[in-house]
Amino acid sequence: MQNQYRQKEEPRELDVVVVGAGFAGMYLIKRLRETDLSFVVLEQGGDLGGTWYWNRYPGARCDVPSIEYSYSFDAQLQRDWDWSEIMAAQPEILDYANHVAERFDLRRDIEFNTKVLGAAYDPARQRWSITTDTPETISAQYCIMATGCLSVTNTPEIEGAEDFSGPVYHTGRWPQEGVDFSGVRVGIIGTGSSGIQSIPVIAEEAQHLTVFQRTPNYTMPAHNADLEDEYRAQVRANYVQIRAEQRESPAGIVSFQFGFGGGEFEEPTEMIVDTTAEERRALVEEHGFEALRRFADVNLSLEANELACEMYRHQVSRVIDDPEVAERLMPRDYPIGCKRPVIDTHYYETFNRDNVDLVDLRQNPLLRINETGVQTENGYYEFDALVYATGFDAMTGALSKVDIRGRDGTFLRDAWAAGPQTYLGLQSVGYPNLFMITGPGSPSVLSNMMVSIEQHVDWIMDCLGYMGERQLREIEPSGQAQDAWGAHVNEVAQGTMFTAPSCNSWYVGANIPGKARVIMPYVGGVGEYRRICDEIAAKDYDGFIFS
Ligand code: NA7
Repeated sequence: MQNQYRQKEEPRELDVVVVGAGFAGMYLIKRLRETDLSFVVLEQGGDLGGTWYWNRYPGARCDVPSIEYSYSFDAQLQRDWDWSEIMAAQPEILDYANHVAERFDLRRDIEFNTKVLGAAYDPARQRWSITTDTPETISAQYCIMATGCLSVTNTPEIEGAEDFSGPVYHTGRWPQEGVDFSGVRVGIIGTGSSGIQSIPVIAEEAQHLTVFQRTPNYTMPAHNADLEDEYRAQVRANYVQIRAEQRESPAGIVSFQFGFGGGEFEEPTEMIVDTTAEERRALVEEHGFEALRRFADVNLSLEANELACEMYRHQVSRVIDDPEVAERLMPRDYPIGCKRPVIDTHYYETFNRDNVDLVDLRQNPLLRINETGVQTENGYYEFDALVYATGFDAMTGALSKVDIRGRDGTFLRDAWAAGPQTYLGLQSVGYPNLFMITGPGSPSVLSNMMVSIEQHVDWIMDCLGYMGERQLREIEPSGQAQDAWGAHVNEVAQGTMFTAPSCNSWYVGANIPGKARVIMPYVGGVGEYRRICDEIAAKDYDGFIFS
């Protein structure tokens, strides 16, 4: 008996532990199998797919064209898979993840329902000790956090929230079996991407929907549509070129044949500052929201941006029947392009429906939740089910939640209290042999995640190969390299809409009370970032220290 017990206490010895079985963890399996490294992938969910496993809310959809939001690593895989729409909905993306998992037999290397609680580095052994919610501890030379950038949900603390007697949902943790809202009165808090995607679909089904909005968003029509066979054939014939261009592009998206407006893509050339108010009004009357896409200078100055915002508000007033509701839906105090661009299907039209009400929490602040609804300063709103579409502790949430202790025992969340510090978004000083996939300081959420995931996984695998060949045991950035990279990340963001003083986005941590306010993703672009990473690797991993 005693022996058996002791055996359980012995850690499992591996070369690599990967945390997370989303698209990053899945690709890591593929690449790690090509080496002689022993590894396991630990996943807290009951199955793989990451974001697409958890975000099953009605209307959940990718905002990157499906043919581009897919793996490029296997030519036959991309030839064999047919996407049904320009931008796929969550069930289809999860089907794709399952298809990839089956095709490459990925599940056998994943341990599901296993939540990683801690990772502590032992400098004497140069190994990570990883603890989970199972009795077992795993010891590994490398720990790769493939934990996603939008995986830890944010539920605001609202007085009385626990008193609500009906079902409560978060868009980022939607029940696996789905939710039937027919005949139900629903309240939803939040009008970010998840709110904007789900509101039209819930409104169709529910008896009544009350939308609680704190900040109106800028959202453009998605123009989603079915893909034609002819188009798919063209894509197949051009995949090599599409993938090559993605890797060099600013955001990892080339919109092969589509502009955002659904037509042929043309680079904007006109300057909004050169137009008159009458011209801008006429453009909106003729082209609606699309009128905004023709200008090249909207992101170049706040003055130009405000002219575009005016055009945007004009179009909102045209599509909303009730002028008071239109007024509430008009964003006023921050620039277009500061927050993640949102694209929608019938969002504004939804507010013309009889069964939808919009509550402006700025004019009419939320006081408390009770058993049957929400009390605001000027009213009481009753409903049967409550949906939080209130977003995520983005980019650092999943890394801070795990008790990651580095070389000197410092928790990563403490080391990052004033904001994340990384070299290339791949590693952080004091945490040797710990890698992040699409970590803060890399293009990450500003890019097509598939492109950035593949780039990071490939870079890390090359690095592990380099270390293996030279029998190196440890890699960690130098403080100097990390500081210089942090300064560069800040510098390239200055003057962009992301860091405008009025911009309270999750890119800068502004959505989480108490979170340090710093720009987290690298604004310099996917192509430029890749060039820098490759150059550093070619210079024997300049800025990293090996032992
Ligand atoms: P977002 O974009 O962070 O949106 C969250 C929304 O929830 C946003 O409208 C917030 O208003 C609102 N919110 C957050 N806290 C509160 C409180 N306390 N009261 C009222 N309203 C609140 O998250 P999403 O899930 O929509 O999208 C995240 C990303 O996923 C998206 O960008 C895509 O990349 C995919 P606020 O603007 O803070 O006033």
